Amino acid sequence: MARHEDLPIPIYETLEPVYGVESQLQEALLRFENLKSKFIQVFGHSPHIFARSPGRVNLIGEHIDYEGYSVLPMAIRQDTIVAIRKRDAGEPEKRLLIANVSDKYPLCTYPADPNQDIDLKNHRWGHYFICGYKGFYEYVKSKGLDVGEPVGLDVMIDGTVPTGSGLSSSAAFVCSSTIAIMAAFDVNFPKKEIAQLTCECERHIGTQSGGMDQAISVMAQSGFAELIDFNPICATDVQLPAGGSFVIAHSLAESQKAVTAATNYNNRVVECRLAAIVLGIKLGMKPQEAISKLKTLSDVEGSCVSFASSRGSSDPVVAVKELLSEEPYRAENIEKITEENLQSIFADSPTSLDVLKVARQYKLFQCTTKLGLTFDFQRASHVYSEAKRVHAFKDTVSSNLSEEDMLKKLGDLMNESHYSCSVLYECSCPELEELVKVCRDNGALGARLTGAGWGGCAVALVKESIVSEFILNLKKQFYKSRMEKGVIDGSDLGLYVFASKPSSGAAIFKF
Ligand code: NG1
Repeated sequence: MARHEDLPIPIYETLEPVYGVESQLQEALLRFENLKSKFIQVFGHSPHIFARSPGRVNLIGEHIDYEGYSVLPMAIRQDTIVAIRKRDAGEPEKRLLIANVSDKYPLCTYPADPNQDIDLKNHRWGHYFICGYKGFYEYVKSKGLDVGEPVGLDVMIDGTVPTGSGLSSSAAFVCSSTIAIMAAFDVNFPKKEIAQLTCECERHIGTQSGGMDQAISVMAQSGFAELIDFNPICATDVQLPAGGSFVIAHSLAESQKAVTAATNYNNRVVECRLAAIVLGIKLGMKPQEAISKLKTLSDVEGSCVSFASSRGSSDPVVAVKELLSEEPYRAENIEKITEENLQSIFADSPTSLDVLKVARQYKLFQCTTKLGLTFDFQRASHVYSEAKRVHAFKDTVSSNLSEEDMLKKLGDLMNESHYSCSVLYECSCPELEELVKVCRDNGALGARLTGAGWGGCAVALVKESIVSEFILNLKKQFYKSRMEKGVIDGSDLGLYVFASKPSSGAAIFKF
């Protein structure tokens, strides 16, 4: 039997296979009806086809997908639906008209030219659709498929994944757009190819995306979290213990990933690459060889492990601790080691060059002492240790431990992951720290930031039996004061804190 990632995106004629039954189905029916009627109102025709792709919550494995390591997310029920109509070649309107059911997002228009540049200096919400559009044309060209001359597209979007929340609203948007465009042009590909393609699509927005979000959004299976491996992309179903539930809670600090890329997300990608190169050189590679061969920390892990074995360990972190300085490195210090200037190392990556423009120091390693204790504070240490925690999580889920012990172990791994993100990778923020603490104080077995961080959501593992009480306590202890200050409206609370079961992946609807 074919693995599910080898199959194309499923095409359904009804909503049930994705939205199930009862209240969720009713809600979905209303959304589709509303989307269709708004589409007709704006464009004067019905859409030809719909595509949907979900957001996700990452259970463990943060900031390691772009370093080549496996991650363990699950799709959530919130998704983006794209309604699309491809205009006939004879029609005079040749632009891409992108509308949204929400008044918050004004109509965006773009030329139909798939080679257009995305104006990254002027961020517009419709840019995410263009990411999918450009990527689609690049992909069909690489496959030698002729989809004809570009024509006008009428598009209407309905998204329920909260933006800037670390739940991957951007990937849900890019994946549903790409799949809707494919469906409008009557092509479909194996899910694993679409997962790779949509990851490349999203890079057009200027983040050096690792691929986790698109992979889970495209390949998720209802009822399962997925272990996502890269190179090549593949998804393995992970059955979570029934007695535990994952509660997602928003810190109410918005994380604007595309806008802050040069100082946050892409900055970390650059730091990891430099850490890999410096490690490679310290481990005996010629600088030129290290620069040309080492793109990620996973490329140098083998050498780190060999080094560690000479110290009686198998942990690559041993090499990081011994070979990388504890103090932040300045550019000129790195260049003495690499014998090449940083601009030329990153010459083929404009978004990395943007990082160099704003970053005056590169933290490959940082050391702080607290109350006389010393901690391992390297970015690379986070990556190597987080990669191990992902496998420990997966092994725990499939172990023979009692449910009680299993949940406890999973919670511990989540707590360790949060500590590593917060202290070693420095991608948390005060609101997330407060929220994680409130979760733990109220009985979460583990709680951690999820997604890129610097704002957005936390995910907490909670015993199924206390979920309602837990959410109520979060409302009292975290959200109440914020509602009183008018940060959020009490009637929207359900959008900011909810328990989630693993939902299904992308789908196409033809009614
Ligand atoms: P968010 O910002 O949560 O959607 C981002 C990246 C992921 C991954 C996580 C950190 C994109 C689209 N997503 O997720 O690939 O690196 O940060 O683990 O860039």
